[in-house]
Amino acid sequence: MTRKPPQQDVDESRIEVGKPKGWAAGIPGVAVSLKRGVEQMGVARTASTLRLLNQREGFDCPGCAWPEPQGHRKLAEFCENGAKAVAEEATRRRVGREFFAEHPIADLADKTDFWLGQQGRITEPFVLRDGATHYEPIAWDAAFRLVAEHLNGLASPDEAVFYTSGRTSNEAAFLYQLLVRSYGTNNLPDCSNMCHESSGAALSATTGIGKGSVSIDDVHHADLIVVMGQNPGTNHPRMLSALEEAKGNGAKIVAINPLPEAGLMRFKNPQNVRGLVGKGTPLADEFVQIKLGGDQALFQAIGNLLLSWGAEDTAFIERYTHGFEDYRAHVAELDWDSVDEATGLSREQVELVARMFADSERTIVCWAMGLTQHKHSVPSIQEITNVVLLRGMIGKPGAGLCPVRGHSNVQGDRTMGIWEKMPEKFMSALEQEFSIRVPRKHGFDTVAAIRAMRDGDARVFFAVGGNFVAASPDTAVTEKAMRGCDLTVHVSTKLNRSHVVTGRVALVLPTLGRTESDLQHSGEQFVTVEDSMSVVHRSRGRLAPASDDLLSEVSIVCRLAREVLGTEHPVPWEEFEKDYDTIRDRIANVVPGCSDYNARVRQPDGFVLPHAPRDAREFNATKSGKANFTANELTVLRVPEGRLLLQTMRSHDQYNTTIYGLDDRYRGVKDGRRVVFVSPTDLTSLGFADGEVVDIVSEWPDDPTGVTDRRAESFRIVSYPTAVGCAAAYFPEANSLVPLDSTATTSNTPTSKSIVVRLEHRA
Ligand SMILES: Nc1nc2c(c(=O)[nH]1)N[C@H]1C(S)=C(S)[C@@H](COP(=O)(O)OP(=O)(O)OC[C@H]3O[C@@H](n4cnc5c(=O)[nH]c(N)nc54)[C@H](O)[C@@H]3O)O[C@H]1N2
Ligand SMILES: Nc1nc2c(c(=O)[nH]1)N[C@H]1C(S)=C(S)[C@@H](COP(=O)(O)OP(=O)(O)OC[C@H]3O[C@@H](n4cnc5c(=O)[nH]c(N)nc54)[C@H](O)[C@@H]3O)O[C@H]1N2
Ligand SMILES: [Mo]
Repeated sequence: MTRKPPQQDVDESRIEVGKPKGWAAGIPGVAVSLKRGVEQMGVARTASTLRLLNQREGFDCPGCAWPEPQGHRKLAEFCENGAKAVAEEATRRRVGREFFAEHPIADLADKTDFWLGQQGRITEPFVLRDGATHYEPIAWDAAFRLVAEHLNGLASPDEAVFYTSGRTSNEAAFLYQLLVRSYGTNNLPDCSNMCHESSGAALSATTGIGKGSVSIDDVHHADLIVVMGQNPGTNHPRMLSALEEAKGNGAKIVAINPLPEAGLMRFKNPQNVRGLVGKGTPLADEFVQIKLGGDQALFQAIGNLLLSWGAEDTAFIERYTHGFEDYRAHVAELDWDSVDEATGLSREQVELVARMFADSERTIVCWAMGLTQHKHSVPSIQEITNVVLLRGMIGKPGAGLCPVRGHSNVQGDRTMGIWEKMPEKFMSALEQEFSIRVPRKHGFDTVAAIRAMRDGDARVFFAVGGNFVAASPDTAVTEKAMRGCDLTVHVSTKLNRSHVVTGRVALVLPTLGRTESDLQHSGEQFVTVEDSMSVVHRSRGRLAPASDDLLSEVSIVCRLAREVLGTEHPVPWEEFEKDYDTIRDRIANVVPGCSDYNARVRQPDGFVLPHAPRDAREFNATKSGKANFTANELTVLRVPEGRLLLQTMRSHDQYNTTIYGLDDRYRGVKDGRRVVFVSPTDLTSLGFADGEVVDIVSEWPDDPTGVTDRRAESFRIVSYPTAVGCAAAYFPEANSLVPLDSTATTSNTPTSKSIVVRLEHRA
């Protein structure tokens, strides 16, 4: 299967490749953030906007979910990439009537995500009517009626899919799931299905709660921090300040990654003089260059060594855990040849890292997509949990588990009920609070939703935020699935691929961004969000909206609800839209841990949601009532002769499918994105050369649809110090290579970080 990429608006022949950097941030980071800001917003708006970013009276950065420090905040509590995210949203560029009159949809469908995103903010609702060649304006009321007609005309509510991306505020998310469940389905896939779902699945089963167990203060006071499967220099730059502070307090840092990412090596903190003019702070004490998917083997080996040294915390294990003997017996049998093969590491290095665990009194393990997007992600994360439990490193200061979330409110959306399988307790609380009935049958996650649309079992697709077509796996299949729908609707700030690869009828409903003020009947509103460490706090935009014709996400959900459910529906949608405090009063009654919500989010730093293992070493939400050790069969990813394992990852100049620019500064790539990073050893043995342009073909013989080969054309090879056998390319360009049905066990997350590929010379 080959999908022709839209790339005529980017001249990939201009690409330049230099040496990868050994440090992150510093002056170039400051310079780039100001340049992007000024390009999009002008000088005055750049200054006024950045001043409010991540301040208590300002707005939450729409970039990552890394927490803001409690108490004192620096004048500039943001990073280069947060500034870019804000510039994208607060841009002065606009997509209005003239734009759509000028550009037929067929032309737009040929543009790259980069080009589409650069056109600016959408100013009013637009509709693409059946058979039309162009989007045209539509009034809000007519748009809501159109959606309601489609939804109410379906044979079953389960024929509709309601996607969420993780920027949606708690208030909008709570109302959205309430609308969807009142309408009659649990089809609530979200970006988390492609992101940290594996973390949630692994942690719920072992600790009883699918969230991380540390605070920012714990990070500052840990004595060992392991950062694995994560590139914080690009994706969570403010985390580098926390790592720097921990280092200052004496912590050791271990980076486990197939790539020597600049941000893991050395940090030049732009907030201090040493960072701007000096050499910066070295971060990783130990760089463990592991093979893709080797983390489970590494952690089984660490468990084995710790036990053989008698380094387990017996008191903790006896009092708080279950399943230890099975685990002990299992890792005692460890096959070291498999460990060598899976990790590609020397025995000395494995022992050295295990020794660091044994010597540490306060260990934190952080991870992100490098751990969650493999077939065996759930057992891999459970293996991390095993080692953390073995050492009693949960529920004490300076220690714990730290899945580092992606989207700024992805964790909050889940807390508010965005999940295709919310527990019974939540469902019955909703019913009681609103005197409604909600369905119990589990809904579609992202992969199941694509299958349903592909097979004609789902006919309406509605999204609050995100870019489903570009973010999802198997681009050709996903595009076909979207095109098969009767109606596709996107609540969005900016144009993206999902607006131009559409159902028979399509709507784009423009909404306010985080940076903009939200004026309703009762006055100016704020919303709330939850960061990666369960801190819930306010976010309030101050900029004038990009256009007078935008509605907030809350307004859109409330108005749509009245149209779909009728004005007699028991939920007071009209009241909710007028005053967001009334929504928060209901959140307080329904969502565990949110009592007194309105008062507590008004505290200067908000409040922290309860987390029983962190707060009290209580694990009673698991089946055994204790923290569970797990004995997991070891997975070794084996690749046939002449093939490589490919990961898809982010460049320094993108936010998921939003492409800010064409440079990946830390990895030395300039002016292009169609690159594939391959180790010099593999290039020699496979007979390819640096600079050669190749096709990448993924191979998956087990594909249930019989399509075993997927081809992505024209990628420039970059000779790069990645682990041998492990290649890398950017998401979303390489998504066409990820088979829809190749997903992680239990979490069903697409295996975007381990795809078997071959490279082919181009004729
Ligand atoms: N500026 C910016 N910020 C972002 C985003 C963005 O696109 N741009 N995206 C946001 C979102 S939604 C998310 S989820 C996060 C993503 O944050 P990350 O998880 O940091 O994102 P990726 O670019 O996917 O990087 C994966 C990292 O894991 C490594 N890796 C891959 N496979 C393995 C493996 O098998 N083992 C180990 N040990 N390492 C591996 C890769 O080499 C890479 O360093 O960032 C969030 N923040
Ligand atoms: N191959 C591969 N695929 C992946 C990944 C990978 O590593 N490799 N990563 C996965 C991960 S971790 C994630 S989280 C998903 C991301 O999947 P999504 O969340 O669906 O994608 P984004 O690119 O973050 O969505 C960007 C769009 O959101 C809209 N938007 C921005 N701000 C707002 C707002 O305030 N309100 C509204 N309503 N809309 C807004 C804009 O239109 C923008 O174009 O992708 C996944 N896909
Ligand atoms: Mo994510």
